[in-house]
Amino acid sequence: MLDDIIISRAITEEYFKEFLDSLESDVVIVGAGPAGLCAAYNLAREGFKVVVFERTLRPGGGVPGGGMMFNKVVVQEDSKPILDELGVNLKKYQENYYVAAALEMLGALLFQSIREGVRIFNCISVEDVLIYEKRVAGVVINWSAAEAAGLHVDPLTARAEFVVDATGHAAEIAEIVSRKSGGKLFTSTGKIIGERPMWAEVGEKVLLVNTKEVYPHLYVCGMAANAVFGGPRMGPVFGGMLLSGQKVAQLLTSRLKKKD
Ligand code: 48H
Repeated sequence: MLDDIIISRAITEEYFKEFLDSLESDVVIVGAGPAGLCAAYNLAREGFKVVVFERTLRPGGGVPGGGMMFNKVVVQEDSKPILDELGVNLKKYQENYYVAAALEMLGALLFQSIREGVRIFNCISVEDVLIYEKRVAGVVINWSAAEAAGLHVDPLTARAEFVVDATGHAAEIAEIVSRKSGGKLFTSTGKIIGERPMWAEVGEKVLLVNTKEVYPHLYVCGMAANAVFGGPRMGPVFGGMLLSGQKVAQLLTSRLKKKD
């Protein structure tokens, strides 16, 4: 026998148990693209409490689109160990070029991070940040549906020791902080420098240099890092996104461990 109301209760109670327990965490990651998910997985593996807020119904950012909707992604040799660990099949195309099925990579990132304890909340947008004593202390969240409908709905908040902007090209969180802090980002101008035109070789290299703290307790990774610090875009090569997620996880692991 199946009772309709028990089904509704089960969903609501379990969702809100998890939601309430996620209002305070070690790290909030904004954006469930490849960089954000890889960061989340690696931080959760270190035992930290990680919450991811994702605007869309379907997590994954640019992954399912591959290149021009051809749903394959290319990764290079140095990011291969990350995908091997996640259990993703890679086909060697030629020296230093591997091809993965975009959906398999996304499935693995989601499955493995959730298994490690990451809480991923899709359909929730981060619309602002908490700033306490000149440091980012959390995020301001709202239903994406309310945002999309233009409804005047006041948001809620989620506090975290660190916030990661993994929002891709738009670098939305760094943009908000730049605007609200009067241009006090750790960039040469204090503001967002802006993404440069496509150049895969350089884009991938500088991405790791650009993956860092951009305002006290706010880090950037993935495409957002190159947007903030003025690196080139790199098209559908995804190794750098994974390595950038891994790097931000390493940086935060040492910050969080030092705290104890
Ligand atoms: C909640 C939000 C908000 C918000 C955005 O775009 P992504 O895939 O980002 P990365 O950096 O992990 O990967 C970039 C890659 O996909 C890409 O675009 C590349 C390599 N481009 C190169 C090129 O030359 O074009 O994912 C970001 C995610 C998305 O799912 C957004 O929906 C989400 O962040 N998001 N979620 N609150 N305010 N803003």
